Amino acid sequence: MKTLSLQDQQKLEVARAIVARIEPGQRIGVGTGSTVNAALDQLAIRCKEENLQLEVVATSHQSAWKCLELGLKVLPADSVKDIDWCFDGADQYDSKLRLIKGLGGALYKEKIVATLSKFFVVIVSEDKFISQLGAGCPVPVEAAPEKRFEVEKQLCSLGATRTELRMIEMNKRSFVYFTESGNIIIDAEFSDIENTLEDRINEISGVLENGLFLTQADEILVAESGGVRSIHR
Ligand code: A5P
Repeated sequence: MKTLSLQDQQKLEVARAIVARIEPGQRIGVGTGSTVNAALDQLAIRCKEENLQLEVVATSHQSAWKCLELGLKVLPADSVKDIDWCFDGADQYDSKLRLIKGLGGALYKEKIVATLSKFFVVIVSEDKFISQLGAGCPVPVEAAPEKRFEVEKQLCSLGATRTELRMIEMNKRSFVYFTESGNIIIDAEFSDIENTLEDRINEISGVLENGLFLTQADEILVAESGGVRSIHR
């Protein structure tokens, strides 16, 4: 049997912990990424054993498809007024429960679902902690393709030290990455992330959303060597 890396082992532990919280009949928001995928694999086990009835609001096609395969009812985010609670991963978090998300490209729907949710739990392995948010991780900014250069210029005027258009590699070729909404992502590096930055980036003409989640997380469940620890706001 394949041995799991420490990070994958921790993803599995936090996945088990979050899935144990799900109760029949709930409407839950489901994030995107490898930690969420691990949780959906655990949810599959419960669905088999318990014939679990849930309503799910997914943050990407990928997560929605996985939930549909489990036989769950998947609702579009614009059809619901609220969500009991949601879980999602993060690319970085700091001691104030501020997050960077969106390295996987799903940030727009992730923020909508987090905002609609009465309680937002972030599930991470311990390597996602950083004392200085933004160190070694850009802030993904989803923008209209025709506004690319203007948005990059405005990001620099907000203090970005570097901006880069996100590309993907396939068959040794490089392509522009497009989101599910048909937008580009500009990854912007900041050496200092102030609490006003999330809103200020969204005020730039042509920006749809950005990957700073500075106030949304209610709880972070982090898998550490000693077990799963809960951090509350
Ligand atoms: C998706 O766009 C992201 O916001 C993910 O939530 C984030 O990248 C965490 O993904 P992993 O669980 O794969 O690290």
